[in-house]
Amino acid sequence: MARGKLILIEGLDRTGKSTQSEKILSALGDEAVLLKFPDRTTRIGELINQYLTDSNFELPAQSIHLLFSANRWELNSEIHSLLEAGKHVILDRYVYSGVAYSAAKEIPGMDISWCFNPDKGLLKPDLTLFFSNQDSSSLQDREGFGEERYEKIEFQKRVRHTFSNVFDHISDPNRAIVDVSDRSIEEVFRYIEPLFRTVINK
Ligand code: T5A
Ligand code: NA
Repeated sequence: MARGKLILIEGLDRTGKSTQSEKILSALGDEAVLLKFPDRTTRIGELINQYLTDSNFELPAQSIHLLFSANRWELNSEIHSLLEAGKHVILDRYVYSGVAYSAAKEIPGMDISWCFNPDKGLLKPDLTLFFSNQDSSSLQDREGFGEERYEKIEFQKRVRHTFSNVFDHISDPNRAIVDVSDRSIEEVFRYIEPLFRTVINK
């Protein structure tokens, strides 16, 4: 059986990653499985969820960084098995988010290279679609923005900048940038559909 393809949807907060991940899943039906990071359902994921949603729950930046990475490692062998079984696996966030949000905190010693280290050896996507918009101010208008720890405009601006440095650090020929500015949900999907179909038909 042909190995399935690993398709990653990455990008800034509230750019429509989860919406489009679900649409890809619907389009591929039972040929595909969707996994979201952080996976808040595991023991490690519960801690991450508490950190993101409870501003009184503090952890050192290094500790929460390693928990996000540990959460990916928890599912690595499952993803591997799914791909071997011929399923396409859609990921909603992964290593890029892991590195960018932590490095954007600008903690001495926690540079991009340090942040990338614990993720070394994780499965590599066959396609990464990176969702971007022209400015972060429109983010505030989208439903739910501001409820979680990193959802502050100033921090998001740093994350945006850090992502471009992460791009330089993780060289990846299978990556495409998707500008979602002023595009409807359907317009974004029409843009990405030929991109993921080409990869899964290879
Ligand atoms: N994080 C994550 C780390 O720090 N380290 C890590 O290793 C990882 C994996 C939670 C936080 O964790 C950080 C990053 C985050 O700050 P999360 O659970 O993925 O990560 O965050 P969510 O809050 O679930 O998701 P996002 O904020 O990233 O939102 P999405 O998925 O980009 O956007 P989505 O699809 O939920 O859409 C948001 C709203 O916009 C509408 C939708 O209907 C929805 O209401 N919308 C559109 N509206 C107009 N036009 C369009 N084209 C639209 N597309 C969607
Ligand atoms: Na999401």
